[in-house]
Amino acid sequence: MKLYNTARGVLLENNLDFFALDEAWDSLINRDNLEEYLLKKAGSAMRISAVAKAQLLEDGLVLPPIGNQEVWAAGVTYLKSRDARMEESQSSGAASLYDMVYDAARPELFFKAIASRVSGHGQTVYIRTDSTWNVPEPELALYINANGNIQGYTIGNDMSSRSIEGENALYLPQAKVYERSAALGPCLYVTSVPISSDTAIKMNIQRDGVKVYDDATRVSQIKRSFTELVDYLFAECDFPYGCYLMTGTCLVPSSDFTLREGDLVEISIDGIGTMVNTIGINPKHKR
Ligand code: DO4
Ligand code: MG
Repeated sequence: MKLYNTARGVLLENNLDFFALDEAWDSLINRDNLEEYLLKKAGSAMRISAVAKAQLLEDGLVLPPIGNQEVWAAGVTYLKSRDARMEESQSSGAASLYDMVYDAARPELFFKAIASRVSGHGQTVYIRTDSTWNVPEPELALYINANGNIQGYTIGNDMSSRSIEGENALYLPQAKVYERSAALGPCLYVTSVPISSDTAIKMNIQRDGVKVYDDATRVSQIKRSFTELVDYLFAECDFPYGCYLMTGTCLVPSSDFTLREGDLVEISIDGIGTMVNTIGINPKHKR
C-alpha cells in the first residue's frame, strides 16, 4: 500500500484503487500494524479515480511524505561509499575514519533534516554555492514509528558536498545539512513484510536531456541490518512522531562528476516508485 501526502490531504493507494483519507499525516502513520490499519480504513474511505490521483501528482500537489518526523541518515553502510570517502579525504588525512566506521560495531548515524528542509517528488533540491563538488545520494529510507518499529519505506536523496566533507571530516554537518539538502518521496510504501534484500535502487542523472549517469545496485550490498541501524538510532533518542532513517548510499558517480543547476535526478526503488528532482541553487545565495 502507498500513502501520498498531498496539498489536498492524504491519499491511499491499494491495488490500483485510490482513497482519500480524513486523518492528519502524523497521527495516521504513527502506529504499529499500520498496513492492517490502512486496509480497514480503505473499507470506509472515499474512493477517488485514477485520473484524479494522476492529476494530483502532475499538478505538483504531492508533498514529501513527512510531517513532524526528523530525518536521520546512516553513512558508510556500503563498500562503495567507504571507498569513495576514503578517496576524497586522502589529503585531509581522514581516510582511515571511514575504514574504521565501516568495520566498527557502532554505525555512523547523523541528523539530516527536519521537514522544512525536505523536498518531495517533482520539487527542487539545492547544491551549495560554497561547494565545488556536489552529488546526490540515492538511499532507501525507513519509516520507523515511535515504538521503534519499521512500518514502511520511501526513496531518499541525501544531497552531499564532497568537497566540504573531503576538506575535513568534521565539516560533515555542513556537507550534509542545508536548505533543500534532502528529498523524500514520492510516497510512503507501507508493508508489514520487510523489504526484500533483492530490491533494486536505480539512479540516473540527466543534463540538457542527455543521461550523464545511469547505474543501479541492490539493497543486498548493505553491510548492516536495518534493525541494527534502528536499534542504535533509538538507543538514547525518543521520536514521538516516529522518524525517517536514510540507510546509506551505494551509488556514487565517478570522481570527476559534480551536479549542475538544471540537472534532473531520477531515483527508483522497486516497490516504491520513482522520485524526480531538479537541481537548483538557493536564490538567496545566487551570485
Ligand atoms: O560519512 C559520511 C556520510 C556517508 C553517507 O552519507 C553515506 O554513506 O551515504
Ligand atoms: Mg548518504
